[in-house]
Amino acid sequence: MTELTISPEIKIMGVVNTTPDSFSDGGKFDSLDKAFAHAQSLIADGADIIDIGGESTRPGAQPVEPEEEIRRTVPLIAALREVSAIPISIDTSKPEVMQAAVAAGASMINCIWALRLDNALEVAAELEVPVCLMHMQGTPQTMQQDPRYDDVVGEVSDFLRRRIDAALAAGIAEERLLIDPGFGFGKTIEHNLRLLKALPQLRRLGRPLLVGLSRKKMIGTILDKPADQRLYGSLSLAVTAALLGADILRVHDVAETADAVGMVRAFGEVF
Ligand code: 9MG
Repeated sequence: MTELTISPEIKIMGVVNTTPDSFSDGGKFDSLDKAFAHAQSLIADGADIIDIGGESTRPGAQPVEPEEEIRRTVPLIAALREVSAIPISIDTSKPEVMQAAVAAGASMINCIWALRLDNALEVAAELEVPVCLMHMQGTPQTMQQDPRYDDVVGEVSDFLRRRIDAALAAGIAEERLLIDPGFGFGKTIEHNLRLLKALPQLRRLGRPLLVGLSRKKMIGTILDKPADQRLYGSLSLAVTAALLGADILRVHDVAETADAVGMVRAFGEVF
């Protein structure tokens, strides 16, 4: 029997992609004005954190140079910082982008490579901001070709433990670390569902859990829906993750998720 573990502090992270080829919003926010207006609407809808990314991480996406990622994200971070004190997370794996984003006002790093790129551990340690370490098998270019595990939960958990240890050894304070099983990053539907069910076990690694399931391909495949019709599937996974101990939900549909999470919070209070 899977235990219910509702985080009293559960937070909603709203996604702003500034990439022309993002899988879930079709690159709708790839100009500064549009991305800024979108971020402001997510804040009005109840986001607790805004996650800004300048490189698509969808399966098969091509990498971009750090200069281009900085050009796409830093003006938006600076503009948002002028009007709001909301925590801003930079979705990047590149140390140069981390530095530029934090200098412009970002206060968290969301790293799908779990700080495995050259110099990323050292730079993240110097920046002294919270860092999310995510599991990924392979690279965004190859990860969905044939993902395999003998024991997906054990392997993801061991990987996250090792990345926590590497971050600690680099001088990143433990209280600044978050972890994420990386749904859809080198995983089949069965892998994703096993990891979702194992969230209470991953929580025993002792760090807050960030979970990103919103609009992902798994929902499209199970329900046979394109990316713009995955709201109800996304909400049901958000509620499931919230009941199983997620601390931060990374989502596109903030207002709807805030209502769903509000109900879970009320339920958590009677425990
Ligand atoms: C950038 N990005 C896309 N999906 C993600 C997920 O599931 N987790 C995190 N941390 N970042 C993600």
